[in-house]
This record gives sequence, C-alpha cells and structure tokens, in this order.
Amino acid sequence: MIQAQTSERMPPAPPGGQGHDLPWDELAKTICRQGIEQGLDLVGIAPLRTSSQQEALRRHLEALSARGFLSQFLAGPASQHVDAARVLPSARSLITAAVSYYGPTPPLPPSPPWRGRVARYAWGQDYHSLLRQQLRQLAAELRSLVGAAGGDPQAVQTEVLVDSGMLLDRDAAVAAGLGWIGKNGCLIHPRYGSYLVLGQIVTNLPLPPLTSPLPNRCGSCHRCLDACPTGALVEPGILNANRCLSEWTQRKSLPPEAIRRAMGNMVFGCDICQDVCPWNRKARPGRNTQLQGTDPDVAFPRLDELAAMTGRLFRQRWAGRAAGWRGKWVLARNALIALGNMHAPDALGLLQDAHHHPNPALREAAGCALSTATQDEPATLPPPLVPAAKTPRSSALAAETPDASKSGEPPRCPPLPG
Ligand code: B12
Ligand code: SF4
Ligand code: SF4
Repeated sequence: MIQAQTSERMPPAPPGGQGHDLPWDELAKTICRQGIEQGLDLVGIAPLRTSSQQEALRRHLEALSARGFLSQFLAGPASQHVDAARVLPSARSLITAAVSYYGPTPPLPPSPPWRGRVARYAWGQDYHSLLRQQLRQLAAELRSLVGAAGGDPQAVQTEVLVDSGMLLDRDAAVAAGLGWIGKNGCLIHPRYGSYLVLGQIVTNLPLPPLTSPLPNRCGSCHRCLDACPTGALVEPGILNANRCLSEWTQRKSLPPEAIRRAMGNMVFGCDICQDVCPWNRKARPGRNTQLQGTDPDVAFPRLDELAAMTGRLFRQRWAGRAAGWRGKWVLARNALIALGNMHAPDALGLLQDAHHHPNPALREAAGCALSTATQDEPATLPPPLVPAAKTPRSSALAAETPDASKSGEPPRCPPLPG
C-alpha cells in the first residue's frame, strides 16, 4: 500500500507562477486522493529521473536495441524515452496512475465452433480513452487546487500520456511506488497484481513523491519464465519483443512459422506470463467495470466469424477496444492462423476460400494455415486461463500453482533468426 511520508517543502515555484509558497506536500496528497475518488485504482508521484538515471535507462534501452529486443511499437531513439523535458520542457514531476482491468472471466463457450482467445486488457472498453479522460480530469483538478491554495492556475502546465511513444509508463509507475517490475516484465502491485494499465501526467509543479519504490517481491518464483511458450522472457524482466506473441499478434507482417504455431488459438495479445503469476491469483478486481469484458464472443471469439469478418462486425465489436487498433485484417489473419493450428476440419473450406482472398496478407496467412492444418499434429494449445485461486496471499509465492503448464507443457519455439 502507498503510504504518505513527510517530505521537505519543494522550492521553487512553477515558471511564471505565483505559487512558490504553496504546500506542495499537501497538494500532492490531495491530488492523489482525488484521483482515487475519481476512479483510478492507484495514484502516486514520481520525481523526474536525474541525469545519471536518464543515462542508465538510455544505455539499458540501447543495449536492448542492439540485441534486437525492442518492440516495433516503440519507435524513435532511446534518448527520446528517458527525459520528461522532451514532453514538457518545464517538467518538474510526474503524477502516475494505474487502473485495473481485472474482473470475472466470461464463461468459455463450448467449442466447436472453434474459439480463439483475446488478451484480457482488450475485453472491455479501450483503456486509452478511459484513462486519458480520467487523467485530463485530474489535471483540471490540479489547476483548481493550485488556485484554491493561492497559486496561479494558469501557470500549471500538464501533459497527459497513456501508452505514448515518448516516456515509458512502467518506468514512471515504478518510480512513484505503484509496484515492481516482475520477471515477466510487467508492473505488479501487491493487491492488484499486474492486470493494470498505466498512464501519467507530466507537470511543471514540483510535487514530492509520497512513497518510495516498492521492493521486488518475485522471490525465487520463475513461473512466467517457464510458461512463456516462445522463450521471449530471455532473463528475469527482460523481454525479447521479437519473440513475443503479443507483439506478433499486433504486427502487420506475417509471423514466422514457429511463432504462428506457438500462437495456438491466440488472436490478440498474450496473457500467459501474467495468468501463471501468483500475484494475479488473488488480485483485487478493478473499480472501472467498463474495462472488464463480460462478452464471451469478445474474450473467446468464434474463429470462423473473425476470419471472415465484415466491416460492420469489426466496427460493432472491435473498433472501440484495444484489440481494434491494428484494424480488421490483422485480427482476421490471426484467426486464420489459429484455425490452422487447431486443425478444425470444418474450417478447411473457409481457409481455402481465404486462400483466394483479394487481400494478399490474408491469402498468405490462409496458405500457411492450410499447410499447418493438413500436415501436422494439432498444436498444443497454450495453458488455459488460470481462475482466481484460493491460495492465501502469505503463501502465494511458496505454493505450487496447479496451472495447465503441468498438464500440457506449451510448445517451445525452435530458435528464431535474431
Ligand atoms: C511496446 C509495448 C509493448 C510491446 C513490447 C513490450 C516490452 N516489454 O518490451 C509488446 C507488444 C510485446 C507489449 C506487450 C504487452 N504489453 Co505493452 N506496451 C508497450 C509500450 C507502448 C512501450 C513499452 C516498451 O517498449 N518499453 C521498453 C522496455 C524495455 O521497457 P519497459 O517494459 O517499459 O520497462 C522497464 C524495464 O525494462 C526497466 N528495466 C529493467 N531492467 C533495467 C535495467 C536498467 C539498468 C534500467 C535503467 C531499467 C531497467 O526499465 C523500463 C522502465 O522502468 C508501453 C506503453 C509505454 N509508453 O510505456 C506498453 C505497456 C508496457 N504494455 C502494457 C501491457 C498491458 C502489455 C501486455 C500485458 C498486453 C498483452 N496482454 O498482450 C503485454 C505484456 C508483455 C510483457 N510480458 O511485457 C502496459 C503495462 C502494464 C503493466 N502492468 O506492466 C503498458 C504500460 C501500456 C499501458 N499504458 O498500460 N507491449
Ligand atoms: S508469455 Fe506471451 S506475453 Fe509473455 S513474454 Fe511470452 S509470448 Fe510474450
Ligand atoms: S510469475 Fe513469479 S517470477 Fe513471474 S512475475 Fe509473477 S511472481 Fe514474478
């Protein structure tokens, strides 16, 4: 739990403002409380990285880049992602927030018809719009608070970031004491687990941090490293995005065969390294129920429908969710791959039709899926979702998880180039 601690009064005032005497400590506590009242699950204040910390992160990112581990979705040079002043030149602190998308799992419909699997963070409403809206509201509250404390609200500068191509949201969340980076690379909070989405407000107010960073509590556990079907978690906390199923289900280029096989029935994102994590087994559900999907046709979509999706179905079901951002063809392509992996006999006709589809990406995927479906044994599917468990928190890390990696070991990919 985040606990407020006393800190020094922080001079100087925001540039151009009149508020050099403002009680920054009080303001920091009040704004965090207001964020919680407004519906955010966790709110904290992060100091800006010092120049030596920036340098360390830049070197870390460059080393990952040199190993080919960075995501295609993190564009731009490493230096772009380390310095908040590139986003807001007057930046003095970050208000960081997390919202949980954890909730009940919709019932898995019987299969066939063949069902795919979508990562949990895409089951509900698109988190970007919800979190941005909540953070903008919080930024407006901040202005009012400064005004009420005798400062100049006009001098308050803010930039809201959610999943931006600029700063790293996990980095800010760690610095604000919202959690630690687990061996699966995700930010984990002791109560909420890791099914969290993150955002931040960069501001010119010198707000002091209210808590220190949390210690890493992974202990000797390594379930996520063992469960990842592609070996993408190359070291604790280090992800090779070039091997990650989440990355490949979102790229527009066709995944290599080893990745396609490892996808099993996954059609968007991947939750395996989170589903096996003991910290998620007793995670507290989030308060923003809009982020928790209840529709089994979204969490476990019919693959035949997805593969032959109309524009109308895409707009109705997917466009307002995180799974829609790469467009209709990427989801349809993933559904074709999944149908091939599942050796669905009644899907062969659909794959053959798709092999003549006007879209070359779908033609190519259908060709590959046909060859998988007709030549090989069915792919072992990734472990099923681990239900919210009864393991007591105190012994969660020590207890053995009765997860599916025991009953059906997921396939490991042969080495990939790079
Ligand atoms: C590109 C991207 C991806 C890529 C690559 C992810 C990666 N780990 O490299 C792909 C598509 C694979 C991906 C997958 C997922 N993502 Co994503 N992704 C992003 C994005 C846009 C950038 C992240 C990135 O590339 N960072 C670079 C890597 C190297 O750093 P990092 O992971 O951010 O974390 C830190 C560690 O590397 C740490 N560190 C570790 N060792 C060391 C050593 C030194 C010396 C230093 C200085 C630092 C350091 O430093 C970094 C900062 O603290 C962020 C949004 C954002 N703008 O931050 C979301 C984000 C990280 N993703 C998010 C989510 C929800 C997911 C998925 C769970 C979605 C899913 N179910 O499929 C998976 C999780 C996969 C996993 N195990 O990490 C959330 C994270 C939630 C959480 N609890 O952590 C974010 C923050 C989006 C959001 N705003 O909520 N994602
Ligand atoms: S388990 Fe899935 S999301 Fe996690 S690192 Fe492996 S492939 Fe990526
Ligand atoms: S599965 Fe275990 S090692 Fe992996 S993030 Fe969770 S606690 Fe840490």
